[in-house]
Amino acid sequence: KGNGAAKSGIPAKVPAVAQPLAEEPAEIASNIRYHAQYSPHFSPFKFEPEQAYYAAAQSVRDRLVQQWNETYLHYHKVDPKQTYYLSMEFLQGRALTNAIGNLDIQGAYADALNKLGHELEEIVEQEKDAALGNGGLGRLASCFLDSMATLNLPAWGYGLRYRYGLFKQRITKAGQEEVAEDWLEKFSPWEIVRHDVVFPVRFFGHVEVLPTGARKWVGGEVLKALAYDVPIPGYKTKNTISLRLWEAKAGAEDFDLFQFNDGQYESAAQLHSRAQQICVVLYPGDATENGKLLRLKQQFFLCSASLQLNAATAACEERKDGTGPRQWSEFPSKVAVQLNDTHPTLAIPELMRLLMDEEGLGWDEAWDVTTRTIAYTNHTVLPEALEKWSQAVMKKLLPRHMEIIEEIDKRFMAMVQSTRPDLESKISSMRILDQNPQKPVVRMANLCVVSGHTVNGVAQLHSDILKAELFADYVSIWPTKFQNKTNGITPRRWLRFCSPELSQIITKWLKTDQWVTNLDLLADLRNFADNADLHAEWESAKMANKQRLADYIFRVTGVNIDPNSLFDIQVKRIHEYKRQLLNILGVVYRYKKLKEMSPEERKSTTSRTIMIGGKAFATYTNAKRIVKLVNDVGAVVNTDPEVNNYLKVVFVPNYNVSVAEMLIPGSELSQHISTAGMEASGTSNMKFALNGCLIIGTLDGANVEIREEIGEENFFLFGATADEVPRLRKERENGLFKPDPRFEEAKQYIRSGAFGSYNYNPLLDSLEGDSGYGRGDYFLVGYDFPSYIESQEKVDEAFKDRKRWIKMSILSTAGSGKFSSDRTISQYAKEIWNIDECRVP
Ligand code: B1H
Repeated sequence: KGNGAAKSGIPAKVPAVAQPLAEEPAEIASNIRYHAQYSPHFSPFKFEPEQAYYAAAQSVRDRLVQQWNETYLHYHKVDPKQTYYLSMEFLQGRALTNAIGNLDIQGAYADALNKLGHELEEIVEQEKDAALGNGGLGRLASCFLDSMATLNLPAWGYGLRYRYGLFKQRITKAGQEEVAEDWLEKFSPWEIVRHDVVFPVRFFGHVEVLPTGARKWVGGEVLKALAYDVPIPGYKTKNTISLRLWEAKAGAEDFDLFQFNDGQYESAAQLHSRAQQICVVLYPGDATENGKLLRLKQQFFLCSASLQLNAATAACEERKDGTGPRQWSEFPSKVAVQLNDTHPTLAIPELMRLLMDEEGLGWDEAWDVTTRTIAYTNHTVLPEALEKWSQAVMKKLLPRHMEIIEEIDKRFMAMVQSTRPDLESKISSMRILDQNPQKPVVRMANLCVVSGHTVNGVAQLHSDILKAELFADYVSIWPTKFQNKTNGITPRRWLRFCSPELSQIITKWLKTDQWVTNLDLLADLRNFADNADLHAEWESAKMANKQRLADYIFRVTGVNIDPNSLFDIQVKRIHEYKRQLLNILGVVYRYKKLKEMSPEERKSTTSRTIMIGGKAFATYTNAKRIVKLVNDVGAVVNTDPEVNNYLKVVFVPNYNVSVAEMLIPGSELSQHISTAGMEASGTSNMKFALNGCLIIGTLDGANVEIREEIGEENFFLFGATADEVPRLRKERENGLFKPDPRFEEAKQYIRSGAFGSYNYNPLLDSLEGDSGYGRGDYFLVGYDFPSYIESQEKVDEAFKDRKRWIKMSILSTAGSGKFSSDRTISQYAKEIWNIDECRVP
């Protein structure tokens, strides 16, 4: 060992860099023109918005690369402990606005593009969203990267470079249709392919016992993991970290030229096509056995490439103080690995394998290193999302890892049996292996809890539920292992850049823009919560954002909405536990009441525009029925001349990060109405509150803390609490629940065909009848309906009192400081990773 420099990718002698970069708009314009002419992607004579976007992005990338090189070099010199955030999802969205905003060169780029005959606002719209994630969990990972860079933390994101990210949603007469979204169709100007960072990843094969007794995984097929680095700039700092995305490849040696010449084209390149499958799409459906195997391959591919890199780097690292090569026992003082849910759990057996089989450590030593390195975040208590892998599939794909998992399981059982005889009856459910003879599986969450040094939930209520229920038995063994880290969002993307209007007002009244990196400063807005001048400015910024949103809605749906109506929004993945059905039943009830009113009576109501958006998993039938129902209700309501001045219902198609950046600043009320105890945190609730949008919600996830921070008088609360839910479900089961007549009326109205002839009975039936998950109103829509309707009536009243409403809006923003992902990440850094800032001078 030795010569670690080459392996870690930093050459011993680094050529001098640091060309001065253009600062003046004229210089920037010429740099953009340079890229337009010499980039090989388009004709140099074309400079339409699309070409202007790519050229501008490439010129921004030059700056990012420079800062990124300096960051790498600095970290190499200082040699701090570093964090690796392993996630199957990163929901990055667009990068251009964020990059020039964080680099603080927005104005210069706008001027430069102007000189070239373009508007920055139009150019940024050319970029496709990088949607390498499904929803909250993936977007959280992306917000975390922004905070890690901004806080100058030596931390990196590791993920997969999916060819097709989350599907594009099209709405047709039949409801949702999924279309593949090709974000790499042209190319991504933000990624840097790293031909110097390549690792072998094995699948299948078998375990060989060497004469020494050591075990080795051999045979099977070996693919290559090739790194693509996406630079992530911090806000107003030189530190620029990486999101490293792995791509799977096969080599020239895997290409059978003989077979090819023999005309067997497909089999000649078999491994190439299998490599291609690995990263072709985010979360392939796992309904089929083939789909399951592919998902497991993806997970292992991420873990193996990421861990090999760390181990290879560490293995050859000399201590900076000249005291010779590092010991493996020092690894956890240099490397922290965070598992974003159980999806990268295989990092645990893979690190064990590398340490034992490749580096020659004994079990105890390897276990000590592994457990001190790895920590796990849980993001859900929903039973169907707790990953379980078939032992048979695992044995076939990863025979050595299965041996290691069996050994971890065996040692865990022995430990419990010898030290905690009182847990005897709990052991079978606490074990990592579920030995049910019908379907033996590996329980990934249990593996993470047993092997990680820390386990955290993502909001206080969620962490409390983990400790009291899901992981209660482990808490009695390891009382200090469990923590809470309430989620957060980056204030850069989710206020500073998506609402420049409101940002400017905040900066003016606080007399500083420091709030962008110290969000607690927003609390000072409370001093002006009654100030008439602030009210006027606040309202006009909100109105500008509403107008922009109304224009957008018209463009994508053809529905004309009134910016003076109350903009009421629910956007998130469509799921029964999130209860979009409660929302739309409330809308149906409101519509029916409006129909029954006289024209005079209608005039005294609050006009509302209700917007609902979100994607349904392609095979989730009830979720797709909900999408269809919202669209059908909209079609009737919006064309009903009696009521359509008072009510509009819009399904916002293809909800994604960019659409969120348009919707959230223009929102006045947003709905976070999950059955209490089921939404681990929610993060859009934080984005809405930060943008001065009031929340109607249940006591679930982070709603609880948001309400605490902004004040209960500024939060429209309704519904059962988490601790009541089990009793209410029981009562329903025992036939003790009496539905409110208003709930019956709303369902009956849909059943009567008021919104078309589509058969909604199966959907409505799920709110009635037999109990069970997804049946018998498991999500308590009927129970919460009356308090929801009444809470909505309070919203209508509050909205009529403009002064009161705007004050509440200001107080929402003022109370959102806690929900900065800077706060969340500082807590991870201090309380889990034990890393310090490492600022590039
Ligand atoms: C969250 C997921 C998730 N929790 C399985 N769990 C997936 C589970 O592809 N899969 O198999 C993908 C995602 N996502 C969300 O995480 C929670 O529902 C939110 O409440 C939470 O805010 C978010 C971030 O912590």
